Amino acid sequence: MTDLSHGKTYPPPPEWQPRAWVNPQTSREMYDASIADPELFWDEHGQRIDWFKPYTRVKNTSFAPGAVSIRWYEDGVTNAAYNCIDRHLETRADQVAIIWEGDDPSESKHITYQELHDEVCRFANVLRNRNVGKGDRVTIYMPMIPEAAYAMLACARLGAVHSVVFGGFSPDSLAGRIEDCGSRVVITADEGLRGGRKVALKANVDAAIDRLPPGVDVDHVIVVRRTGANVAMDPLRDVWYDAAREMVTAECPCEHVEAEHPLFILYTSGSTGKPKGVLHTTAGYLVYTSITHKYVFDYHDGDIYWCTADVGWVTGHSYILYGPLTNGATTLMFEGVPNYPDMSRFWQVIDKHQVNTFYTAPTALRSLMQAGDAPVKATSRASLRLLGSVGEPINPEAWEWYHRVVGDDRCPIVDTWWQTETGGVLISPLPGATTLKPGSATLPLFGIRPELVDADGKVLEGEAEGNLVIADSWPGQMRTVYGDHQRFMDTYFATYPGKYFSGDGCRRDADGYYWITGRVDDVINVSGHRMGTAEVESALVAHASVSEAAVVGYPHDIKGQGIYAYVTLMSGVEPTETLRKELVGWVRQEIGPIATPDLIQFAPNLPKTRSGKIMRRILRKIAEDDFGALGDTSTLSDPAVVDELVNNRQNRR
Ligand code: 6R9
Repeated sequence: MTDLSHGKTYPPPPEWQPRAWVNPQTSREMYDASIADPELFWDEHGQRIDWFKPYTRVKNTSFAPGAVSIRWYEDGVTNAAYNCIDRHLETRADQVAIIWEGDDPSESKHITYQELHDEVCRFANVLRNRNVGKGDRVTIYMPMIPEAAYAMLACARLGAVHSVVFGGFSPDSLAGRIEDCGSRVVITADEGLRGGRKVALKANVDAAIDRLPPGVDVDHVIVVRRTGANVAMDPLRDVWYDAAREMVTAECPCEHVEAEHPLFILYTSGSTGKPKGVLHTTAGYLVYTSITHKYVFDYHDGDIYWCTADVGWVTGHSYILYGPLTNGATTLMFEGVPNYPDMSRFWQVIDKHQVNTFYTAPTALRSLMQAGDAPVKATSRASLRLLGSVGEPINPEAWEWYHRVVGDDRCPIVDTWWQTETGGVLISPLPGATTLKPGSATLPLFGIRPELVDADGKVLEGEAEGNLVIADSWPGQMRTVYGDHQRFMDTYFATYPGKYFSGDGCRRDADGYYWITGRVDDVINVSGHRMGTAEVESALVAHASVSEAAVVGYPHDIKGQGIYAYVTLMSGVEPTETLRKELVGWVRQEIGPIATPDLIQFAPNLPKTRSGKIMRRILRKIAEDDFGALGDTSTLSDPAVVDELVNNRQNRR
C-alpha cells in the first residue's frame, strides 16, 4: 500500500500534554469504553447539555432494513438556544460569544453572551409576531452577519426549524428549497458583501418567490439592512428587520422541546434527483457537536476559535454556532473571503483577534499556497495553537505547507472527516493524542464504528481499501430526509443493509489509520462544496439547445475537482464558443456560481451501453486524461464514439 505521506509522521507536541483534554492513553481508553458500552458513554455525555426534563432512555436506534429509526435521549425535554445562550449567562454574560469580522477590515464587532441573548430574543419576538411557532419552517438566505446567527438561534428558541440556504445559490435553487419544506417566512438581507462585491440577496428572494408554483406562499420576508441598498419592498409581505426590532422586547421564553424535535433542515446534493433536506434534531445533535468541538479542537475556556465556513453549510451550523456556543466558547464569524483586500487576510484576522484555533478548507489553502509564503510570513500568527481542515481530502503537499508555513511547524493539524448527514466530525485526530500522518483523517472519534466493505458488502479487516460505512448510530446523525423517510433509507441504508453508507471510498493502513479517497457515487466535490452531477445535467438539458448532457468530475489543482460537462446539442444547433459561454452562464443562473462548469465539450454522441445507459466510467477517464485506462468498451452500442470524444476533449486548465 502506498503511504501518501511518504512515511512522515508528527507526534503530538510535548507542550500539549499538560493542557490537552486527552493524551494517547486516555483517548484510547475513552474510545474503547465508548464502543464497549455506548449507552453508558452517551449517558455520561448527555450531561453536556441542560435539560428541562431529564431523559431516562439514552439510545433507541435501528439500522434494520426498511425500519431505520434513530432516537437519542428521546424522553428528555430541552432547547438548543437555551443551551447555547441562557445557561451561560450566570457565568459568562460579559464574555464574548461571537467576534464578527466584516468583509471590510475596518469593520468588526464583539457580541457578548448577554448581547447574544438579547438579540436572539428580539429576533424570536419578531418571528413570533409573524406567527412562527414550534415546528414551522423558516428559510434563511443571509450573508455572514451576526443577524444570520441571531435568526438561526431565534428559530431554535421558538422550536421552529431553520433551513439555511447558502447565499451563492440562485433564485431557482432557493425556490426549490422554500417549496420543499413549505417555509412561509424567509429571512434575508438587502445585499450581501463578499470581497468588496455585492450580492443581490433580496432581489434573489423576490425572484424565487415569483417562481413558486400556485398554492405555495411566502407570507413574510424579513429583510436585514446590510449595505443600505435601495431594494424593492412589498408592503404587504416584506418588513425591514431594524424597524420590526424596535417594536419588540429583549425577553422571549424558550420553547420546551422534546429531544427529537427537529432543529434544522439543510439541503445537500446526492447522486440522484433534487437536493435532499437533511433533517437534524435537537438533543443528540447538540451533545455530539459539543463533545466533538471540545475534543477535536481541544477547546478550553478563553480560547479564540475561528471556523471560516459559511453558515450556509453544515460546517457553519455545527462548528461556528451550535458546537462552540453549547460549550460557551468565543467563536469568530467572518463575512469576507481569503483574498480580500489581499492574500494575507486570513492571517491578518488571526493577528487582529488573537485566534488560537483556525479551521478551514483545503481549497482555500491551495489557492493561498499559490501566492507563495510571503503573504503568510508578513503576519505573526503567534497566537495560533491548532489548525484544522475539512470538506475534502487534503493533499499531503497542502498539509505540509499548512503545517510549516501557516503553523510555523508548531501547530498540530486536525483533518476532520464528516458530512452534512453525520452532523459532526466522525474521523479526526485529537491534537494531544494522535500522531498525525499528512493526508489521513487518522482515527474514529468516541462512539464511532467505521468499517470498510467491498462491493458485495463483505467487511474487510486490517489493511484494506473499500467503501466507508458506519456500523452503529451516534447522536449527531441525521434522522431522516425531510418529508421522505423512504428516500433516507434507500440512500443511506440500502446499499449495505444494516449499515450507514457514507458514499466515500477509503483506505485503512497498517496502523488502522483511515485515508478518505473521495466519493464513490455521482457526487463531486468542488472547492469543498458538494455537487450532484445529476443536478448539473438537469440544468443543462433544461436549455433549449441541449438534447443531452453528462457531467463528471476531473482533478483540478485548486478546486480539488472541476466540473466537466459533455453536451449533445439539438440537431441543427451549431456548437459555437458563444453557445459554450451561454451554457456556462445558464448553469450559474439555474443552480448558482458554485455549479459553474469548468469545461464543456460538445459531443455529437455519448458512449452508451446497448440498453442506453451512459457509461460514466469512460467519460470520467477521458476527463481525467487517462486514456490508457478506458477499460472494456466492447459493451458500448457504438465503440467509435469514444475515439471521437478523446480526439475532441477539452484541454484541462
Ligand atoms: C463537512 C462536510 C461531505 C463530503 C464527504 C467527503 C468530503 C469532508 C473530508 C472529506 C476527505 C476530509 N469530505 N471532509 N474528504 N477528508 N477531512 O464537508 O460536509 O458538504 O456534506 O461534504 O466531503 O467526500 O462525503 P459535506
